Amino acid sequence: GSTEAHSPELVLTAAIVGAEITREQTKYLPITPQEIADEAARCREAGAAVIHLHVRNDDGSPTQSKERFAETIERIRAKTDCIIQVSTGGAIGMSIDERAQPLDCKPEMATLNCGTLNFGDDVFINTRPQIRDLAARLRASGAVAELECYEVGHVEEALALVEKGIIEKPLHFQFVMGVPGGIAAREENLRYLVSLMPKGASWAVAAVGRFQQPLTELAMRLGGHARVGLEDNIYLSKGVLAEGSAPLVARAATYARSIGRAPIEPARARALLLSKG
Ligand code: KMH
Ligand code: ZN
Repeated sequence: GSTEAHSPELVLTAAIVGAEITREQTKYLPITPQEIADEAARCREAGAAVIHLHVRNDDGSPTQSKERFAETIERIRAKTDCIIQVSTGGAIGMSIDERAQPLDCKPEMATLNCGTLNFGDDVFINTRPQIRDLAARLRASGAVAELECYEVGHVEEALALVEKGIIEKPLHFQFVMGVPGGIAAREENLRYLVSLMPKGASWAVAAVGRFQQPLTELAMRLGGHARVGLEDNIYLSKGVLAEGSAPLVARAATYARSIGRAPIEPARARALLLSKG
């Protein structure tokens, strides 16, 4: 409840690319490996400890190419020490083999999407056998999973996989809220999701569009972590484009400090999120 003492430590994740946003929607979207690396470094300066990573082809289309991931990761590493969390969600319609490619780069962290849902006017397919398959591949690669849940049932699915030993600790949940077709970005919904968390699990909120700011701020007040960035929201305020993800991270960091939460550095986030002990 709200009277509980929360750890002040806050992990801010920057989702700087995504698979859906286009240059037509915002000229501030990074596309090339170097643009992505530059943006990652700016976000780290602004307070991000984790970069949630997608990559693009030169024409801006989404790709899960391991070569493109490898080059981008190398360029990010040359500029900053953030935890790199690769996407295994990729873009709508990609096969599991395609989506799993960035695991070949031996990332510290990777997403595991925990169920199917209507995703806007598309369907984001993650069948139960596909989830188990990807979970096994994540484990084999050594990546720590971030469990992406867009619905209450996805949390139940993840918990069942933990129960079966298919997903191992440490447990990190990402509640993706406000996707049209998924759980709505409402306070009572978040409180319910948090009530499902097993002891020792950490959780964060990634809310889309105009819900990004209010829901990530609510998450911070409730003791969770937060993800912001252009993947989920391209506006700083109504009609005003964010000039990249860094301004969104900076705003989240400022809010965090105003309520006594402290955005932590990557080294501390590694100890918090990645240690299996
Ligand atoms: N692009 C979305 C369909 C993830 O990164 O794991 C899926 C996604 C999730 O972005
Ligand atoms: Zn993503």
